[in-house]
Amino acid sequence: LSLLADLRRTLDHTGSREITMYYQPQIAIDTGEVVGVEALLRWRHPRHGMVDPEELIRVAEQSAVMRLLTRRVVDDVIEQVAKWSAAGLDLRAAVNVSVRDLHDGEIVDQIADLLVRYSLPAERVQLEITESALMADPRRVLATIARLDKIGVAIALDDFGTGYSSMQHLRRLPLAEVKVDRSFVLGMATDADDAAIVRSVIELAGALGLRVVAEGVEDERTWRLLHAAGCHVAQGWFYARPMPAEELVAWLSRYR
Ligand code: G
Ligand code: G
Ligand code: NA
Ligand code: MN
Repeated sequence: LSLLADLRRTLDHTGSREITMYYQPQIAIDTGEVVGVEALLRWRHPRHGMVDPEELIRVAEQSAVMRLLTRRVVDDVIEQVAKWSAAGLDLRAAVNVSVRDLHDGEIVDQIADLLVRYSLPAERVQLEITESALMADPRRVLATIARLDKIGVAIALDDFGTGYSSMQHLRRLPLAEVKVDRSFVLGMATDADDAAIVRSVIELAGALGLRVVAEGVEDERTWRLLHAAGCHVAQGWFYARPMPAEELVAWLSRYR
């Protein structure tokens, strides 16, 4: 209730530093190379402290504030990618978007403008969408995705395995990547069913020519299982937690 009003207030205030982005590295499992980062929103509320991102998104999605929030996120992330680029770091950043963000082409125009402004290639930006976003308004969402594909912005299907009609999405969408939901990855090392599900997703996506990212990789054993299963990319606390942009640069120099 008041959280929504507070969010609107901080978004209206351009210079506000309450909302920041954290970045989590994504690692190629065979080479160990950092292939990109996922941008994750953080809101430090002046009175409540860190707001749970999931609650923040749930609140924002109920209104047009979601659009303002995503606009801010996309601005911040692409500006950050440009800064890294100027410092010699060619990192690709993945941004999470929700249903409302894809109802029209505004986000496509915004991204296209920013890429021109900072002279960045489109492959430096990727969007993560969930299956629920696709269910809500398939026609309009598909049109936006087609435009993103046309300008060269890759799409990842997030939280794969938790939604509906997954196979249809894999067939019909111009996807670059599938992210196996962390609920399955977390159980991999201890639960045979979870392990079987993850292996099947890896095989299926691989056969369709899609890159597979496992999220929620928390230990070495899981990493080994993923490696053996032929998973391409891993993301999780085993490598690094989401962190502020400044910390990421230090993390990268230690990691290399
Ligand atoms: O960072 P954390 O694991 O707590 O994120 C919780 C949820 O919030 C995840 O589902 C994630 O996709 C979502 N989320 C994080 N940042 C953003 C964002 O910038 N935009 C949207 N739409 N969702 C985000
Ligand atoms: O829904 P989405 O896939 O965007 O959510 C990503 C979320 O997963 C982020 O909130 C991030 O903080 C969280 N996350 C990232 N790595 C790990 C991990 O290794 N373990 C757990 N439990 N959560 C993780
Ligand atoms: Na995501
Ligand atoms: Mn996910």
